[in-house]
Amino acid sequence: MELCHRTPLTNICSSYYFARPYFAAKSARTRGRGHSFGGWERNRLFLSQSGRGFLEAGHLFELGLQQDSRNVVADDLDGDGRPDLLLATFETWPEKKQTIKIFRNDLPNTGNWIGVRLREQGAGVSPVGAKVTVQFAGGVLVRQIVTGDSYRSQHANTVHFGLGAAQEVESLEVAWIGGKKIRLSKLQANRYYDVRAPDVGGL
Ligand SMILES: [Ca+2]
Repeated sequence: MELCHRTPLTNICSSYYFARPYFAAKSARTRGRGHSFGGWERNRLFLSQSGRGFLEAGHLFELGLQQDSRNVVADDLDGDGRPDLLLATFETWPEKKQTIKIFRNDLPNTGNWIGVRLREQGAGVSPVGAKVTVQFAGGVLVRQIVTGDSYRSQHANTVHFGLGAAQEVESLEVAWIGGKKIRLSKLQANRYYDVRAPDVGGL
């Protein structure tokens, strides 16, 4: 006997057809007792130690939730140049409950920064795939707009660069999918720049 299920449409063998009732029954039994799918594992936050490693600081920043967390994305919601965190939780027991939590970044002395918001335009021009390169006194930094670069989430079409002590960037280049580029020079730090596709006017 073949231990799989083939649908007439795809003829793909799927053991999930048999596994699904097993996991559904197991989930109902464990969650009915208050168990967590994530094993009550707390969230963690790793702080970079300037290239020397990472420090786990979830508890100190009140991010170490026990709730099952499903999605997380970093974005600067209030536009102050410090990336904030959005976190979604989803629980099924004792009742279905979903929450969105926002953790605002209030860290002091975070240094200078520059951000670029890539504007989606008509005519099929998408920022996805665009590469942004910044040259400044501290070196060269590159970011690319991709899909799915957060955990089960999607970033806005925005890139953010930390500049340390530098108060301006010497050049900023946006290379769009298809080969067109926009190059800007001598930009002040600590603000966002809106950049549109070259076909519709650039900056
Ligand atoms: Ca912020």
